[in-house]
Amino acid sequence: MGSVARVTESTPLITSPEPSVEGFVREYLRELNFTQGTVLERASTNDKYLALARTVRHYLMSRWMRTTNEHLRTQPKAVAYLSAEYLLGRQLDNALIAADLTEVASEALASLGIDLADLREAEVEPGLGNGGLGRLAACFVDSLATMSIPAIGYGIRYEYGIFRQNFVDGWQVEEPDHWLDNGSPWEFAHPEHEVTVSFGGRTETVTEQVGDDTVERTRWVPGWKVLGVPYNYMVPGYRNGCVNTLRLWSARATHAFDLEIFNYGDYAEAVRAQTFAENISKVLYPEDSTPQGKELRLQQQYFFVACSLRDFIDQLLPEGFDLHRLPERVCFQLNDTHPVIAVPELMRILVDEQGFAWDEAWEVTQGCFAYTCHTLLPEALEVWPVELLGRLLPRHLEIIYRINDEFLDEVRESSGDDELLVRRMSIIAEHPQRAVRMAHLATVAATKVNGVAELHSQLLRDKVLADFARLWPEKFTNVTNGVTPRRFVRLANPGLSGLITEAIGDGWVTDLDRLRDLEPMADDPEFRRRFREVKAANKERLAGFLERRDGIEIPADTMLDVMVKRLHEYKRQTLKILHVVTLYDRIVSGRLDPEDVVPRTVVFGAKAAPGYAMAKQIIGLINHVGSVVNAHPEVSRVLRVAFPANYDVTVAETLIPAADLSEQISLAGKEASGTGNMKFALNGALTVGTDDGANVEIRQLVGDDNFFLFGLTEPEAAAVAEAGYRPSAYYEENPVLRRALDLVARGEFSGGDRRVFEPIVSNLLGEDRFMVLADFQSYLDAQERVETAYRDPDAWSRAAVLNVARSGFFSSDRSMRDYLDRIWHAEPMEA
Ligand code: RUG
Repeated sequence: MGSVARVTESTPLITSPEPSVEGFVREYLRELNFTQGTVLERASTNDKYLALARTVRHYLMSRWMRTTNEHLRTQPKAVAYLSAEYLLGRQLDNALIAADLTEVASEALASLGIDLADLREAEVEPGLGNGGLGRLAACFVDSLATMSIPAIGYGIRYEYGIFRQNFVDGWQVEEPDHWLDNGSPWEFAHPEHEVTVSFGGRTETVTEQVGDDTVERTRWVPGWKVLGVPYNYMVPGYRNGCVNTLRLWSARATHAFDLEIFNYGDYAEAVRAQTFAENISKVLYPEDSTPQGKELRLQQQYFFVACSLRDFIDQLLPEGFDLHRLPERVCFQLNDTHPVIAVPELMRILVDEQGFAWDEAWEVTQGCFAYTCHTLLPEALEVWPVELLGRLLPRHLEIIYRINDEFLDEVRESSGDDELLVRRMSIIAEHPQRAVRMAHLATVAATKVNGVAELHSQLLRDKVLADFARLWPEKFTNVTNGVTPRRFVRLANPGLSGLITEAIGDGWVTDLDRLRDLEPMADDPEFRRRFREVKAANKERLAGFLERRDGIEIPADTMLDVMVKRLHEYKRQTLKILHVVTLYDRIVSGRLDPEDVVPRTVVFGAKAAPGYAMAKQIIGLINHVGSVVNAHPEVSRVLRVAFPANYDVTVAETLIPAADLSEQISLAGKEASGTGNMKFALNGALTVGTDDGANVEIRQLVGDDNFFLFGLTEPEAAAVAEAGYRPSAYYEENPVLRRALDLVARGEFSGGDRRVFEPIVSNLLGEDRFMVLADFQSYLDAQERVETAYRDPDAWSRAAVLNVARSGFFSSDRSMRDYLDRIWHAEPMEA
C-alpha cells in the first residue's frame, strides 16, 4: 500500500511549448523525423496523422503532469469512475479544441502543404463501448476534467472494440475492429505499474497469533494469475489547465508462468497460457442490455476492478495512508453492474490483507461505493451463477454470502420475518439456478443508488428496486444523464456554434445554461434564416460524407428524419419502418399523391448484438424496405431510406447536426434515459417521442408545442399489459396497420418470399412485447403533425431554436454537478 513517492511543489516539469505557427511546425517536423522516422516527402497519411497527434500531445503534456502532481500532493477527495466501457470517439479534434490549438495547427500544417481535414479522417476511433452507457462514461470524464474535479476513469483496453458492421445483401455481418493496428498515439503504457490479479483456486483458514490472541483468518489460495498493464490516456479539460487521466487495463500472462513452462520446454503450452491470459482484454462483449452469462465477461469485470482498486490504493494514496479514511479520499462510482465485483474485492483487501474487523471493513466499503443503474429491463440486471462465481472467485463468493447473511438479518428485523420479502431481496437468487444478483449487491453496498432520468429513477424506486427503496428511501436519488457540449455541439456543429457564439458569446461551451439567452432569437426572422442556413449546410456536409464513406446518395434538401441507436426491440425501430412502409403503400396504391407528401429522408444507424437474432432480422427488414422504396420511381421522389453501416461516434458527429427530426420512440417505461435524444435537441432537431426516459424532461423543458408526443404512457402500458395485451386486435381493427403488415408478410420487400420476415410479423401479431401495434396509430398521427409543422419553415425553425435554447440542462457538466452534490461530495481543484 501507498508506494507513491512524496510529491512536492518543486517537482521539476518540462513546460509545454507556447502555441505559435512556427513553433508548431518545428514540433511537428521533430515528431515526424525523430519519432515517426520519416521525412515529409515520403510520409504516408498515417505517418502525418501520428506525428500530428504526438505534436498536439506536447501542448497538453505539462498540464497533465501538473494536474497529476497536484492530485498526489494535495490528496483531494477524488472520483474513481469504474466503467467496463468508454466510447471515446476520435481524440484529435477534442485535444485541439481543449488546447485552443485548432487554428495554429491548421495554419502550421497548411504551411507544409498538409490539410488538417485529411489527417482527421485518418484517425480510427477507439470503440471501447457498445452504446449509450459507454458514451455517457466518455462524456462524464470530459466534464469532470472541464470542471477541474479530481477524477480518474478506470476501464479495459480492449484489443478489439465494438465490431465493425457491414451489410451483405442487407444483412448485418460483423468484422473485427482492429483499432490499434495503425498505432495509437493517445495512449501511454506503464508496464512498471503492472498489477497481479488472481483467479480460481480455493480458500483456507489459517490461525495467526496477534499479540496474546490467536485469530483465525481466511486466506485465498488462487489457482492462476494474470497481469494487468495500465495504459494512460489524457482527458483534457476545455481550456482550463486541467488534464485528468483515463487508465485502461490490458491483460498479460505472468512472467513466472511463462518461464516455468518454458523451462519444461513446452513452447506451445507457454503460448497457450499467454493467449489464455491475454484473452481477458481481447474483445469488448457486444451485448447491450442483454448480457449473456459468459465466463470471460466475469473475468474481465474482476480483472479491471481488481487492477483499479489496487492501483488507487498503491499508486494514488500516500505511504502509510490509513484505509479507515478511504471514504474521505474516494468515491468509486459503479457504472452499472459490470464493476460491482469491486465490492467484495475491497472487503477482501481490507479484511484479508489489511486485517480489518469485518464491521470496520464494511463501514469503509459502504462509504466508498455508489451505484448507477442504467436499465429497467429485468434481463439486463446481471446475475452470476454461484457455481461460476465460486469457481472463479471463491473468496469473493464467501464474502458475498456473509454480506447477504447480515443484510437479510436486517431485512428480517425490519419486516418481522417476512420470508417472501427476504427471498425477493436476497443477493442470492434461488431460481432458475443459484445466482448472485449483482444489482442487489450493489444496492446493499452503495452509499447512493441513482437512476439516469427522473422517470427512470422513479420506476427504480417504485418497481425494480422497490423493496430496497422502502427499506432505505434516503439511498435513492436521480441524476439525469447529460452530454458534453464540447464534442456534440462545439466540435460537431461548427456552424451552429459560430451562430450561437455570435449571438451570446462563447460562455455556453462550459456553461450550457447560457443557451437560455438565445430564446429571444427564436422570434428574430434573421436569426431563424441563418439557423436554417446552418442546417442546410450541415445536410450538405452529411450528404458528402455519406457519399464518400458509403457510396450512399441522399438529397440534401428534404426533411432529415433520423433514428440512430442500438438495435433493440424495446427501442422500436420496427415502428419507424412500419411508418415508412405505410407511406410507401399509400403512394404506390394511389391513395396518396406524392405532391402532397413532405419529402423526407429517413436515416437509420444501428448495430445489433451478434447473438440477437430478432434485432438482426429487423436490420434486414429496414435494408430491404429501403431498397424497394429507393428503387421506386414515384416513391423515391419524396421518400428515401438510408442506412449507413457501422454507426459510431464519428458518424453521429456528422449526422446529428443535420437532423430535422429525432426519433425517440421506445415503449414508455423501457428506455432508462437515452442520450442521443439530448444531442439532437441541442443541435436543433425536433423530437417525435414517447413519454419515456429523458424524453419526459426534454418535453417539459422545450415545451409541448416544440415536441411531438405520442403513445401510451408508462402507467397506461402497464395497465394494457395487466389486462392482457392482444396485438392482433389492433391489426384487425386498423386497416392501415393491416395493409402495412400484410405487405411485409406477403414478401413485398423480400422478392415475394414470405418466409424471410415471417419471424418479425408473427412476433408482432403474437406477442409484441414492446407494444408496437398498440402505439402505431398514435405514431402515424404524430407524423402527420410533423408534416404539417414542417411545411412552415419559419415556424419549424422557431421551434428548433427553442429546442437549442432550452436544452442547456442536458450538459454533462450539470450531471456532474448533481453527482457532486448528491453523491460524491468532492470539490474542484483550483485552476
Ligand atoms: O439503455 C440505456 C440508455 O437508456 C441510457 O441512456 C444509457 C446511459 O445511461 O445506458 C443505456 N444502457 C443500459 N446501456 N446498457 C445498459 C444495460 O444496463
